Amino acid sequence: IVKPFSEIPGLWKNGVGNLYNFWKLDGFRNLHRIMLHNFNTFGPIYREKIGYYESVNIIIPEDAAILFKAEGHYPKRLKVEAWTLYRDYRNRKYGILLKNGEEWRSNRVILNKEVISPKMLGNFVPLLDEVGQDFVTRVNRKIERSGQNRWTSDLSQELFKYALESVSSVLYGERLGLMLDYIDPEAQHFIDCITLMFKTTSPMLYIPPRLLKQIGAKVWRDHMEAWDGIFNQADRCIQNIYRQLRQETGPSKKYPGVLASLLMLDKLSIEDIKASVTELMAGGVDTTSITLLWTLYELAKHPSLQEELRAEVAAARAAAQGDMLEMLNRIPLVKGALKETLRLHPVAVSLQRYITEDIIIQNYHIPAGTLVQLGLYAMGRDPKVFFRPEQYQPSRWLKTETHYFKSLGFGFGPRQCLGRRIAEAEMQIFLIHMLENFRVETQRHVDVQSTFELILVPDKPIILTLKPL
Ligand code: HEM
Ligand code: 2DC
Repeated sequence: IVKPFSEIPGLWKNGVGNLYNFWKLDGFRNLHRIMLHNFNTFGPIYREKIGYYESVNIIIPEDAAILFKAEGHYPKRLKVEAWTLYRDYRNRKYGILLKNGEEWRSNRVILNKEVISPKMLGNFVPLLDEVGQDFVTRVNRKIERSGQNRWTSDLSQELFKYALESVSSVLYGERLGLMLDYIDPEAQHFIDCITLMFKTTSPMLYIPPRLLKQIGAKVWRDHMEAWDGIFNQADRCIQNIYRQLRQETGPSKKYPGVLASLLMLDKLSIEDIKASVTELMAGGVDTTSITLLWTLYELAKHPSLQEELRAEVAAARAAAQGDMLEMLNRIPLVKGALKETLRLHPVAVSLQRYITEDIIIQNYHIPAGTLVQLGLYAMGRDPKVFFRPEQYQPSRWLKTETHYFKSLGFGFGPRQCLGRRIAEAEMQIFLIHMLENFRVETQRHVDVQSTFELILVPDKPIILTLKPL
């Protein structure tokens, strides 16, 4: 017989007491490890209340399937109050990330066509390919200058620039020029603001930002400044395209980018377009760059796997005769590597939904309206879900065995990552160019772990060496 909600194990009775323990455990940076620990203690389902937010946590793919079947027509994630408070305070519209209900749905339908529909890939790929080639040129210049026929560094800043250049090129149909030696300090400031914005968000998941704002806390002030910097830079880019569009005489044949397409389509208000394009630009930097950094790190640790991938890319290049769009259909192992990276190093520690109907998970009754979280990081490392989870093994994604609700790095369903197609193409193209040109090596074994800064990021710099082939 089904057990009641109140019998779900966990520490859910004392939110403030839990917040204190959480803080002692450095929980703001350890959320992923605490979740792992909780699953080990309580089993595959537990309830929890930290500060003001209460949830039920699950880990099994079959349970994830039940969760997503109960997400309703307007799937809703955990509300990140720091992000909505900023917009309320500055009188800015919510973009697609923060909208809910019918407004979310009507905006998302239109954005889907321009951003995530497979038809758009043909437009994005040439733009992304150009950025990938420029990255190779840049690395070659660094190698030359080193005078040692190699380049050793923490690539994260380079990857941030690659990611921002890529996403901007798709959004605006124009290059920012971040692969050059001298870059616009405003663009660098934008990158720094995104990192600061994420970092300052995590404590505010547990301590209400309204309160922190009232007492003038530094974390809230930093958060405001970070979003101000993000919006200022995005506004400049958007204004620029808007002006160009009004001066243009005839329609041109060239793909003009997501922003210009949305403006010409004239189905969303300018304010809605601005809000969502800003979120796309901000969401497109740390996510892909950190996933690529982890991938290079894993390839450096697994040289024979790296050679296997290189061979796959070479064969794809030959078969596709250099046509990049076609090449992307011929690199299953590269795609497996990216899935494997997101399994071990997901960007999002969890996926969450407020369920719209009662469900039964692990024989417990969960009422409609409950926030249910799938522990994505924990699932990726669970030996009951993945065979030898500690091993980085892209080929596990090639097997015909089902991957039922196991590949969830970009979320699921109509509320999944809007930038998914851009992110995937951008990362695949990056790896193709890197594998074709360089060998990636790492120093003596340095073990790098994840740390939670709203998204999961490496807890120490990852130093890699790139050598020409
Ligand atoms: C949402 C992951 C890159 C823009 C999400 C979600 C996840 C995610 C897990 C929540 C999905 C859900 O609740 O089901 C990732 C990963 C990325 C990535 C792993 C790269 C490796 C990007 C990029 C962009 C972007 C490049 C922009 C171009 C967004 C937006 C949403 C979102 C706008 C909110 C969509 C909505 O609420 O309707 N992403 N993301 N993401 N992502 Fe990404
Ligand atoms: C963080 O407990 C942990 O894709 C919380 O591109 C639950 C939670 C809620 C929303 C998640 C967030 C976590 C991680 C970062 C995500 C976010 C939704 C979208 C965002 C997953 C798991 C992200 C990185 C977007 C960010 C776009 C923004 C910069 C405009």
